[in-house]
Formats: sequence, structure tokens, C-alpha cells
Amino acid sequence: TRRHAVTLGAAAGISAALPLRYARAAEFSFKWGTNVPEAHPLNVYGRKAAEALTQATNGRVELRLFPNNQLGGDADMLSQVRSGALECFSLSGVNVLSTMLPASAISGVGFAFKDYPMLWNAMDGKLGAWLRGQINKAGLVAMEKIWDNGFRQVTTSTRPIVKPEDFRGLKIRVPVSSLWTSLFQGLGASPTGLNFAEVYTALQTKVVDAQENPPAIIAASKFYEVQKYCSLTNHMWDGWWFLMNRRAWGQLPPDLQETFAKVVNAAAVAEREEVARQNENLKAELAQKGLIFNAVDPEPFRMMLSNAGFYKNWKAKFGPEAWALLEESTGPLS
Ligand code: X2X
Repeated sequence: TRRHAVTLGAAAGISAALPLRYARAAEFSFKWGTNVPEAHPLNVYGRKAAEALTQATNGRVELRLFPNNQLGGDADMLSQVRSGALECFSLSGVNVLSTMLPASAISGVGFAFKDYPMLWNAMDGKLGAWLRGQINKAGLVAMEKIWDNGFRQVTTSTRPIVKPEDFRGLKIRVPVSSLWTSLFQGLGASPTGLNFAEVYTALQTKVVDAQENPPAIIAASKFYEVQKYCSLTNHMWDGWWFLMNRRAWGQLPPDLQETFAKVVNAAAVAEREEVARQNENLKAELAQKGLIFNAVDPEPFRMMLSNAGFYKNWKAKFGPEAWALLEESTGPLS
């Protein structure tokens, strides 16, 4: 049987030949774009999901992963997944998705989530369900489990961030997003919105002196080559929704939709564990590569944001319903 052949192939370590083991071409072949390098767990677990999906559907559904902005930058991939040129795209709700759907940025409010239990309780609970509903209304499909990127840390080539004043005038890259821009303006920095594909070069050529991302990305994207300090600000959490073009999703019959969702969501849950592990363990490895780490007390930074009117302004923008859902998980934010 086909299944038997797959097992033998896997045991023999043959994976490049996978499609040949199926007599017919896949009935449904979906491209999946991501914005981070091959080595990042998003792609490692993405590849596992693609293999599992081929097996679980006997080759009927094929997921072809294109990591590292191979299909274009964040904004390009978003328009492609909206038009149907791309079927699947992993995108943060706080990133360019929020330019078409402002509500999707609410998970990125500064210093909102203290830890992972608080975060998953929200994203796997009512807040996540509400956000997927919004994404759906905007014409895209979001799989239930959001993939982890992690709590974000600031790297710079100039100075460590120890107290809020250290942000003053700092040229820092942020994703193209008004929430991100306002967060760093509130902290006194000079943020520039850039798609992720442009970040390494922008740091290398000193167009910006800083960026902010979790250790797993700092390692996978080799930012340690062009940055000197990493300050553990934990200023916000971020993750990737697995977004799909609605027509592509609708092509799958219900049983295949169910299998697809099950496989992709299971991979997301496994990816979360690996990302959390890496974001903790990679610090030692990055320090060996020359990155200088420092711990940060978040409270003065949160106070500064609060004094800048950040929470008041964003509460008004997101509206009472969304804000109440957020605060249900985080406690009062002001
Ligand atoms: O663009 C970024 O910094 C990244 C990779 O973390 C996101 O996708 C938000």
C-alpha cells in the first residue's frame, strides 16, 4: 500500500523522493510562505506538518513550504494570500495584517502578558477566538492554534537598554505596524517600519541601530553578526497566525479540512514547545557568539508607556469589547 511505502521510505531516510511514492499528483497543492529562515522552528515544524499531511491524506493534500521570504516580503505575501496567488501564509496579527485589520494587533499591546500560561490562556481562549472571528470577517481563514514567535527582546549595536532613557533617539527597526511604531515612540525611540526581509541589511548598513525579536530569530537570522547587545525587555509577545485564502480552504472537502486543521494545529502546539526551549537555551549560545545580554526591570518602561498615553490611546482605538477581552486575561492595563 501507499502507506507502507511511506513508512519504508522514511525508515530508509529518503524524503526528497516523497512525491514519487504517490501514484497520482496531489489533488490539492497549497503553497505556504513564511518570513523567517529555514532553521527557525516555524519552518522545522512546518516541514513536519507538510509530511504528516501527505501521510494522513494519502498524498491527496500537499503543503509546499517557502520559508525566508522566498515568495516576497510580508506585505507581498499578505496581498498574495488575499488574492489567492498564495494559499497559506504565517503572519503576526500585530504585523502588516493590522494595516488591513487594526483589531488584529491587540495581542501586541506592550507588557500585557506576563508569561506563557497567561498568554496561551488568552490566545487559545476567548481572545484568540474573537481574533480569528475578526480575521474571518476580513476574508481570510485562520487555523485555531497560533504559532509561537516569543517574548521580544531588544538588540542594538550601540548600547544596552537598561533604563527607559536608553531608548532616547534610538533608531530601531519595527515591523510595519502602527501599534509597534507607537510602542517605541512611547518609549522615546525613533522606530522605522520595515518588512522582516530587510532587517539584516538595515542593521548591517546602520540604517537602523537596533531591532527587537526573540532569541530564536536572533539566532536563525544571524543578527548577532551585526548587533552587540541584547537587553531582555520582554516588551511584548508575538506569534504567527496560520492564514489561508478562503477559496483555497473552501476547495477542501470537510473531511480533508478536518485533517488539515488537526495536522497544522498539532504542529503549532509542538512548535511552541521548541520555541520556548530555544528562546531560553539559545541565550548562552548567542553570548558565546559575542552578544552581551542584560536583564531589564520592565516596570519603569511600562510606566513610561503609560505616561505617554499608550494604554489610553490604544484602548480607545481597539474599543471596549476587544479591550475587555484582553484585560480578562491580563488584568487591568493602564
Ligand atoms: O518581522 C518580525 O520581526 C517578525 C519575524 O518577528 C515577525 O514576523 C513579526
